[in-house]
Amino acid sequence: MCDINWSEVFEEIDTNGNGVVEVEELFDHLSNVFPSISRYTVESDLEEYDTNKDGEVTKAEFVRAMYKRYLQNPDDIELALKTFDTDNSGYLSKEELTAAMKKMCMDHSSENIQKIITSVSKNDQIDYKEFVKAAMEL
Ligand SMILES: [Ca+2]
Ligand SMILES: [Ca+2]
Repeated sequence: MCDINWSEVFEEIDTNGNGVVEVEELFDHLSNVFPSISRYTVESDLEEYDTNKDGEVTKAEFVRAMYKRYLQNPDDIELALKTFDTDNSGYLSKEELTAAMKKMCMDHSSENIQKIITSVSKNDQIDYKEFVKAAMEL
């Protein structure tokens, strides 16, 4: 399901290569896929991505916004995680969690996984309901 590399997507959108996505660039990019998309939608999307509100959407901000999109529906995440819980124990091991996050296009670096495990788990088993809560706060 997930083979999207958001860093690469960003570079594709940033046609003038200045490290910032401008309205014009995102509009050009999206209107190829969604011909009826309005400039207004693109502008308000970008405003949303600009988390530090400096008027520029950097790669870090863009990538974070894309991850968040995947996290907008906690039920979906729970359902997705369930499929990785092979023995239906209600818990995921570190390996299962890594595979699940990879599939969901989330940051599955061992550093990030460890951070999540530390925040939601007491015995290296991850309760995926707790995980969903933790992931929403990342
Ligand atoms: Ca640019
Ligand atoms: Ca910014």
